[in-house]
Amino acid sequence: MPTEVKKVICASCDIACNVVAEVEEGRVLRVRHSDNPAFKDNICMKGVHAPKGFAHKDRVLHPLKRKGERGSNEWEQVSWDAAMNEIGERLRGVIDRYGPEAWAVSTSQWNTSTDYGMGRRVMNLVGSPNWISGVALCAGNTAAINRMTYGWFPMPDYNNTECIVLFGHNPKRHSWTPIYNNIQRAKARGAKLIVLDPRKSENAEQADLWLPLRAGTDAAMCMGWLKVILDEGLYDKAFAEQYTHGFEAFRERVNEFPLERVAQITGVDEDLIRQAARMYATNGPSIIPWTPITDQQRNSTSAIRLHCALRALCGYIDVPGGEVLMGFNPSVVQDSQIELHEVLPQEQKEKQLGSDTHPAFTYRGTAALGEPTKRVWGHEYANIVTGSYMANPSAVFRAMAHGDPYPVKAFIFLGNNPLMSYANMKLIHEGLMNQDLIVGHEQFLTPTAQLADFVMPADSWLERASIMDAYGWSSMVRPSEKAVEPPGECHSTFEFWRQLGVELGVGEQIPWQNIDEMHSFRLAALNIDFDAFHEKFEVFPAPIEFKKYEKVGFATPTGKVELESTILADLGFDALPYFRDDPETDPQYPLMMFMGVREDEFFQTGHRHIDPLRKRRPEPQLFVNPDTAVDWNISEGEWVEVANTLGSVRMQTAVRPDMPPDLIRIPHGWWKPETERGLGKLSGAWDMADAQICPDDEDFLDHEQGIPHLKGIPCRINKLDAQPQ
Ligand SMILES: Nc1nc2c(c(=O)[nH]1)N[C@H]1C(S)=C(S)[C@@H](COP(=O)(O)OP(=O)(O)OC[C@H]3O[C@@H](n4cnc5c(=O)[nH]c(N)nc54)[C@H](O)[C@@H]3O)O[C@H]1N2
Ligand SMILES: Nc1nc2c(c(=O)[nH]1)N[C@H]1C(S)=C(S)[C@@H](COP(=O)(O)OP(=O)(O)OC[C@H]3O[C@@H](n4cnc5c(=O)[nH]c(N)nc54)[C@H](O)[C@@H]3O)O[C@H]1N2
Ligand code: SF4
Ligand SMILES: [Mo]
Repeated sequence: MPTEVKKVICASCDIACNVVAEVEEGRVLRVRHSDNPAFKDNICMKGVHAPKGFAHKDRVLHPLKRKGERGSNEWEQVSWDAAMNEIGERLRGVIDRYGPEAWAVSTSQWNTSTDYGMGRRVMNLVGSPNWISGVALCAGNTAAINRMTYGWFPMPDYNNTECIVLFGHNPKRHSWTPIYNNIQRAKARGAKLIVLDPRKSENAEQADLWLPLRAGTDAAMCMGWLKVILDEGLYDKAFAEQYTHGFEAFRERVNEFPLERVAQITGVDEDLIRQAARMYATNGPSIIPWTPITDQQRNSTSAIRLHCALRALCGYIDVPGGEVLMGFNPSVVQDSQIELHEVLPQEQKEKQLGSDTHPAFTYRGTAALGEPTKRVWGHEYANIVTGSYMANPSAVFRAMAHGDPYPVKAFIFLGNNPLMSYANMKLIHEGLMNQDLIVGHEQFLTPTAQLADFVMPADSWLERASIMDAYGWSSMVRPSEKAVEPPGECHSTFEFWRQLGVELGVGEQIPWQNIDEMHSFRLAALNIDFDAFHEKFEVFPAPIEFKKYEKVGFATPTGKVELESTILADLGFDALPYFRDDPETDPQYPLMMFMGVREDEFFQTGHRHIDPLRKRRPEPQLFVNPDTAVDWNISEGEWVEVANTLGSVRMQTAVRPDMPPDLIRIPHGWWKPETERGLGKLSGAWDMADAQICPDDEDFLDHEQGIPHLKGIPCRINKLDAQPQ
């Protein structure tokens, strides 16, 4: 049988490379780079090893129903239909008893590829606003705050930019490979690179300027840049006058940050700050690509808004080489339209957890964008990167654990490992243990899945056709072919939601019987079915029109770039960006830690079961500066415990000269799938998962969004005698 070549989009991480699967006799022999020259460098070791991961003996191939106590790891195999039936019945029971808001869902969208807004649709039809996602601390929240500031989340134009600014963000050959390749190509063309990172990262090594700022001070650094740019007149005055709201008040706020103060907060030399600000403003068009680093800080909202202000004031918004407000692709039905947010009654929207205290990305916080979004982009709801209209994760876990302000008693997670993917794992654990029903749609028995009542087997990106539209962020749409049939009873997320919708009595509002019908619906304006679509297009872009704001304004309440936010003012927050410093430190915890530096071998909490990858990176590593290692009497390879007020994790020491003194790095999401499952151990999650030591009390939450600060948390090191067993 000849080898078939299938054009697929890798979903082993969230950057979605176009790759090729070579298939023989219904098996994927290998995943390799695309034949299209535009994509040929876009592949990493996770994509290459994906088939091995999906063929692993531990993959969940049939629905599992819990037999013993929750977390006992005793399961019985049941059929898909029987499981869905019982899930529906038990979920209806919870809803009847406590109301639809007692049902929460946690997901991360990108792993599942075929949600297409189906989850929100079912929840909206049933009446629950309590949807949370990993995007609350990765891109989704930035999208929401960008919308609040200028009405859309822009895409950087790497191909034409002259200057790239990375606030921490550190794409590598095997970490978000396409972005890494974009940066390399831009640099080869002569574009400048500015990196702000406490550590001398891989990108810092090759930067024109490296600003080694103190962790968590990005917002203050932006104030410094703006101070230079405004004082030296390096901004677009006509734009500021015509297209911004609150410029004078904003300028006054920036004036509170003379460079001396910024240097003191950030630890970076005044001259270097000045040089960087000038380079950004005068070497344009420049880009500040979205960075997860400012998604995960105490000053997240302010830092993101300051990035927006820099782009806007320097004239880099909606211009070639700058950052482009793409809008919807008019030829393809968007997830936002499928979600049906308009059917969720206002009374239910008001119950969305966290919207009273931390409203920025909730229904309450985004309500004022409805009318302007319709005016500029044609639809009231624009759920870019699914980051708008979310509940607050910490508030949901508190309601699950303590029934406050009302009980949440049923929890469904899909393509997400919630126990380990938010802050305060103990609270999440308590919340899970207090549920009447937990259902996971998963490929593996993750620590979260080990606590479920049902684990429903998920298909993989090689086993389904899908459409990728960068989560509504860009107007480019790309098809992914199904390479092979899913094994066992694995089904797609689409199918899970379709059937659950039927079980919950809203089947009539789900007109698509299968994914093919959904794809035809989404592509109807093109009058093409999925097969013809993928034959014809690898990328289907909408035409780009620059400076659209000159005709239609920005999709904000004032129609302008809101340097001073009318939305934040109405919600009772400071309408201007600000900087909140660290709380007083406890002498018991004199070190600072951050969660991050992604590992080439794994995506987030996943992939630890894939042998060749795990062999390369067998253990979680703590990065520590050589002098700090001496201070704490630890050396390369030794095992340590890192502790703070919440708990502790155990890792192996890696002495790294690229780390600054007194700042340590904790890797995200460690567990060992091969070790003992079930309550108590959870396959090593209680030993290694960083979420245990990520605080979620108010000192460590961003005010407006309520997302946790992962960049600068006080801690200490305790040396261990041996590797913990
Ligand atoms: N404490 C803490 N929390 C964090 C972070 C941190 O550093 N520390 N980082 C944040 C960031 S940046 C992100 S992006 C999020 C990521 O959070 P998640 O999106 O939860 O990421 P993963 O840990 O990869 O979990 C994805 C799960 O989906 C499963 N999966 C993979 N493919 C499929 C599929 O096709 N279908 C289904 N149904 N399941 C699938 C995998 O087995 C895996 O268990 O976490 C955020 N949360
Ligand atoms: N191989 C692989 N690739 C991945 C992932 C993966 O798990 N594995 N995950 C993907 C996902 S979902 C994401 S979100 C990205 C994340 O990837 P990146 O955005 O690159 O984030 P990290 O690798 O966590 O950290 C990048 C840098 O931030 C620096 N840093 C730490 N604290 C601060 C701070 O307060 N301010 C500043 N300016 N810098 C700071 C660190 O020193 C580090 O060098 O990676 C993506 N790519
Ligand atoms: S960077 Fe790697 S894992 Fe991510 S989409 Fe591309 S090939 Fe897949
Ligand atoms: Mo992320």
